[in-house]
Amino acid sequence: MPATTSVAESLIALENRYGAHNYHPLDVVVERGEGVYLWDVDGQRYMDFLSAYSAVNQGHNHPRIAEALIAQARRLALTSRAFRNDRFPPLLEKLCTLTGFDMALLMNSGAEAVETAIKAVRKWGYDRKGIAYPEAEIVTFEGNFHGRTTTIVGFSTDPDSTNRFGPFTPGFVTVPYGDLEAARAAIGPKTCAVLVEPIQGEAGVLIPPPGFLKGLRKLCDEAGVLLILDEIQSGLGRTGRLFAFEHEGIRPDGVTIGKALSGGFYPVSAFLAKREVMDVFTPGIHGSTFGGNPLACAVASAALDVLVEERLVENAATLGRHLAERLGQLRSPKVKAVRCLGLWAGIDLHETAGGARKYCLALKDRGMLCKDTHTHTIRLAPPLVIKKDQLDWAVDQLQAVLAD
Ligand code: IF1
Repeated sequence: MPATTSVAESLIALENRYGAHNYHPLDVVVERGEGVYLWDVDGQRYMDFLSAYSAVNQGHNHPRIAEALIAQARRLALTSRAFRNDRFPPLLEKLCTLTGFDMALLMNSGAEAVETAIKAVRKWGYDRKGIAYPEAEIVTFEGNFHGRTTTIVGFSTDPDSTNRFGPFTPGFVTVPYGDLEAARAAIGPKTCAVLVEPIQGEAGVLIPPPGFLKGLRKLCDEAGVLLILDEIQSGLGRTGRLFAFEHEGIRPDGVTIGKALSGGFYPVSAFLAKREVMDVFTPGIHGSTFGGNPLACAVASAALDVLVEERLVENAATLGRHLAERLGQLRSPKVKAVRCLGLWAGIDLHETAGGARKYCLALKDRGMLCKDTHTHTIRLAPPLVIKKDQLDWAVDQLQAVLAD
């Protein structure tokens, strides 16, 4: 090693030496965050355009959520669900009142919320629909991302997620995203549910054709099948509505949320559903040591208050329109397509541009952090607390790195 190793370099070397190599991060070592900004160990400031994959919609280290976390940590962190705690019931009420669902089941990671939804719809299929056990099928879509458990990666179509992790759980049928006819053909008497992201995040912020969700809702109603939406990334304001499904004027039978439910402070996720679905759960058949713990509930409660009281959903809608307009005006021969809804965008580059990662690196040098996906797409998802001038600055940086 050279004599003058920087702090950042030595931390990166340490991580590479002792940590599993399951990621290929940008070489920026962050030590502090506030609002839309992050600072690295050398004191460089960056505007965050990833928001921890939409977990920090409320901005980094929101003081109000931090206070709630600290106060609760001093009082009580964990009881397990063997006992009741005073933070859990008010959070359940807040969640259901805000979202319009009847009941909630709290877990920790997003993948656990999706696993919970899978268990719920299968059991509903047997108990309520009379599907022969264990034959229930769930219809899913190509390009999906619902988490990393072995069951969930089993119905992924991304070779990076699935390769050599089999054998996988049966009972999933996967059809092209946005293709209503394929979904219709896949739904049969054994189908208990359709599970879908209203917008596919990992796939590159893919927005399905208008009417897709509405069409799925109709297919599900006709066939007596549950419609379950994964809004772990698209939900809680990202698209300019509390839920992305509101853009299509439909209601699913259940929804998974996570990420921004804690404003990024703590893993908190939930499955929200109508009573008939949630009632399949009886004591002892599902749970988690940390699910619904008082610290998680205090954090989630504050995170939801911030979302509502700071009108972050409205800000995402207003500035989202501005972002779409500005991205539409990008002058660059490298840009192949732009998709944008709320403060969420995917910019596809032509293959001749040489991959999105190098532009993410160039943006990093200009003080803006974002993440490539699927080689040729730059994904944008700033914290929803962003201001118009900050957004304009960021689009100027994009224009600069994508010019000529
Ligand atoms: C990683 C992606 C984003 C999700 C949806 C469930 C989960 C996620 C719609 C699981 C998680 C993640 C996880 C993170 C990277 C990230 C990601 F690129 F991989 F797809 F955001 F775009 N449903 N998304 O997006 O939630 O269990 O992680 O809490 O795995 O590296 P989790």
